[in-house]
Amino acid sequence: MRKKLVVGNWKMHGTRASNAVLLAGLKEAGPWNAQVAVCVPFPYITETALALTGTQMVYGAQDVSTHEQGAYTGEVSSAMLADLGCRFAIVGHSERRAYHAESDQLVADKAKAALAHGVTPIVCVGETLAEREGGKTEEVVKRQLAAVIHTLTHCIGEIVVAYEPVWAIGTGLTATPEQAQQVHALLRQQLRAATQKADQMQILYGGSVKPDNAVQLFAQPDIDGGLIGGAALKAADFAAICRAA
Ligand code: G2H
Repeated sequence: MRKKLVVGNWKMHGTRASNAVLLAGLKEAGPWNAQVAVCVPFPYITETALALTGTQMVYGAQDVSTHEQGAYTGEVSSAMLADLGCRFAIVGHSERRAYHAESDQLVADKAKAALAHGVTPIVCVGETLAEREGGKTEEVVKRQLAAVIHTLTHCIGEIVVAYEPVWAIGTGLTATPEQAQQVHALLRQQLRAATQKADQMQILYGGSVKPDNAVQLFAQPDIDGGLIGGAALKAADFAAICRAA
């Protein structure tokens, strides 16, 4: 039986003041049966850590460098994230693949760098609308995951995977529970070929998850929780999604 995991991806939102209100709201609403995490902008990691002290919630970042240390202006290493107590780092979010030209291999290298310091990478995969309409969903998500499987080899069982159809991100369009389950099952099958841990691995769904669609999505056999964007910015909505998991 896999434990459900709900991760808030705050993206580039928030201020110290608004974060304090949001985190206080979550503290009041929790705990939940699901494991709950928030992935916050780098500058807010320390304050998030302090705010969540004494709760069961954990926290993480939204990206990580492939480099260990050195002259890499603007980069944040996995060792730094570990030093701050981060449990997770999102890698390969479609916004980074699209706006920062992150390749499948770069994403895989980021996942490897995260794991090297005990930070669990949440590896995002997903197809665009054109790819879905062109019948390429399976090919695209399998190619994206294959790069990670190939790069991590025996460590692949340590990652979390997030299926985020690009056409459902921040658009209000959500994959139906059946559409999402179909892709999750494909991904798990691909993982089974690579690791004996595949059936213990968490595969999250992301893309316009809201309190009113979370129950049905999380009821699918291969959907082990969610990666939540917009709805993670309101304590009441995020708490309701955590309750649904
Ligand atoms: C997908 C998701 C969080 P949203 O990007 O990663 O965002 O829930 O706003 O679609």
